[in-house]
Amino acid sequence: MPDDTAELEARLEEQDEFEPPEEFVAQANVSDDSVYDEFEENWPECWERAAELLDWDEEYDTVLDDSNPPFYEWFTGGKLNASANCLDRHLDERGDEAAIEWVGEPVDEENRTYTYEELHREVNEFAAALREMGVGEDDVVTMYMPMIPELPIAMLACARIGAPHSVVFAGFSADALATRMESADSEYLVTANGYFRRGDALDHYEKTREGLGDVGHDVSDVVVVDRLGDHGHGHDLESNEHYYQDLVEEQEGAEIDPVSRDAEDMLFLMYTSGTTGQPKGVKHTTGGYLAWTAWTSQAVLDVKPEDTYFCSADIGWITGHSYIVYGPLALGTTTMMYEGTPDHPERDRLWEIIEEYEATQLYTAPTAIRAFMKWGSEYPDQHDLSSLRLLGTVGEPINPKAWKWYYQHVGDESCPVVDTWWQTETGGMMVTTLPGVKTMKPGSAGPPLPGVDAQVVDVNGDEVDAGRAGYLTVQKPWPGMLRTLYNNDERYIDEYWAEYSDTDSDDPDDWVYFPEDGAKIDEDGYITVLGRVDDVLNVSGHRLGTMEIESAIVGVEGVAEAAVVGGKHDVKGEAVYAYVITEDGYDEDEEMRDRIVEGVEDAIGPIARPEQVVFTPELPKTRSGKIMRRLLEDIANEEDLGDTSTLRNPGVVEDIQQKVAGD
Ligand code: 6R9
Repeated sequence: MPDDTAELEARLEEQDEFEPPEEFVAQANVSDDSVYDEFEENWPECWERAAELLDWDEEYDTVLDDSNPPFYEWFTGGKLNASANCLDRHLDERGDEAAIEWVGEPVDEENRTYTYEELHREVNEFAAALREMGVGEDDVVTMYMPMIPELPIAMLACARIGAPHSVVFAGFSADALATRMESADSEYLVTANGYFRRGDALDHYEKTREGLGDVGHDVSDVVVVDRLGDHGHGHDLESNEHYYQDLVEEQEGAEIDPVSRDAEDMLFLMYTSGTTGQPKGVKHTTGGYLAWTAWTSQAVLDVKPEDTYFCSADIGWITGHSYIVYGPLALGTTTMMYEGTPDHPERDRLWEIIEEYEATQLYTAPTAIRAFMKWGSEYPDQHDLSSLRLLGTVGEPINPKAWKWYYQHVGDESCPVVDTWWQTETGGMMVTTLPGVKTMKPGSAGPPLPGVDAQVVDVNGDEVDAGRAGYLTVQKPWPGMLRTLYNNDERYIDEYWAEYSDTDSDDPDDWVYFPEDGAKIDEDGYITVLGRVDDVLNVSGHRLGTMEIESAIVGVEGVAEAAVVGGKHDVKGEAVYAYVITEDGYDEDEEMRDRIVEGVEDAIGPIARPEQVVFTPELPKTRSGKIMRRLLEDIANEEDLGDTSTLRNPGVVEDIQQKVAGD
């Protein structure tokens, strides 16, 4: 390492506050501190600012209807169409500009640019095909697709005809697909025959068929994108299955009038993990969600129409929905999509793409940054990254070291870094610095956004003092919030509101949203998010329920009982640790371990694969018979266990500890 770099690193290590770069501030979409007071004084009308970013077919008459908390409604009376907002209205001025720059896996050197004109055309054609298939307003269409342009096209085609989409991450298993289709009563599926990963053509069709076989109701039509072409496996489609390419060709030149949707009509469902084994169908609506993603893209990601904005998330997760598709396209910018992985063909793939496309923003996850850091700064150093103006992270806490590495080696100390806290349920960003306004403090996400009333409270719901750990809450509703859990209002209240609200009250002041994260707040009101306080793990920024993994393991033949916890992991943040008790007569051997790993992959997907499977004759339990998960976590992290004398079976602890250490 040259001397000046070492010096720089030493200086950065000591620095715990960073001012927004002047050059950035001078051009930022939001650069005036007064926005915080303005929003507070003018709440909830301040959110008209977000609604003004959209084109409405009919103006709304009420900004917020809070007459029936926690079933809040936003921009009621208003009508709009999300696809028209993301496409049609940009045609006059930006029809020839790129809407999507898609970078495919470098197999056939295939990359595709869709101008707004071209994207509009194909969305119309596919919308016509869906309609001809019988998809009507409010029919849920499931998508089980890799990172190919047909995914956002299918989403926007659904939005155009008022059919909510439910995107299932392609890395999820066949089982996971079936459960989600069933829960949403979804009779239509858009999928692909495969995709490329590290140069290999992977089949996706067989997995799709397997999932469809488990859906309890009739699935009327399946659309298959032929991604593999000549590399494909030559499947014969069933009679209700159609190739996407054929459908679009048949509809060449078709135009479909965008259906005018009520602001509160459902735009999409997204399934996410919670405390129980059953994933939750988070419902987002058209007006509030689109306003929220557009406003936060503008204010936090500083998106401008002339940008080439790059978010490296997968559209199968909420980050891709909000910040690859809806937010950026609503603002008429160029949004990038990358099909592959950051280390193929080389570990500089992302930097190569940024240089080639002159990307202006990069929005990625701490787990990726930790991997980049491990690979070394020589990879970003090989490329000219000077087109970048802003960097962002999302998905999990980022430690100051990784933050500073990102700031220095990717941003060259001239890009602000926004550490954005939010969730599937919040629709978009909630806690982060405004990059043109606020001092950055590595490790702390920042203050709540203007108009967002986030507080850190103790178990009684009282605000904690600066520096003390507590629970993150949101005290007032916001337009991008989930409206309910699909077909389950009761669970919606139980999961998010019951903890800190007076659930008998009609007064919105008595209702508090609880995201199930722990947090600290400092004297400047900056919030550091500490992580989940429920049984949800965060593996590489992906949300996984311990209960889902446990029930998959218990479903494996020969397993009597299982407990799953998160152990610390250098790159993934958290890794899955499974403690397993076998039934009498089953050996705790490699074969059993393999079947357990396979069972988890089949039920959820490879992302949930246990890092360690620890066989144990017993699990540590309290006298009342509850599994002591805290203790299992401490064992996984090789931490001091403190007093274990209250256990019913203290002897088991040492046994397990030895196994973990010896593995
Ligand atoms: C967008 C997204 C949500 C959970 C959330 C929290 C964690 C997200 C974070 C963060 C610390 C950040 N999380 N952003 N923790 N700092 N900047 O990731 O949605 O998949 O629903 O996960 O992720 O624990 O509750 P989702």
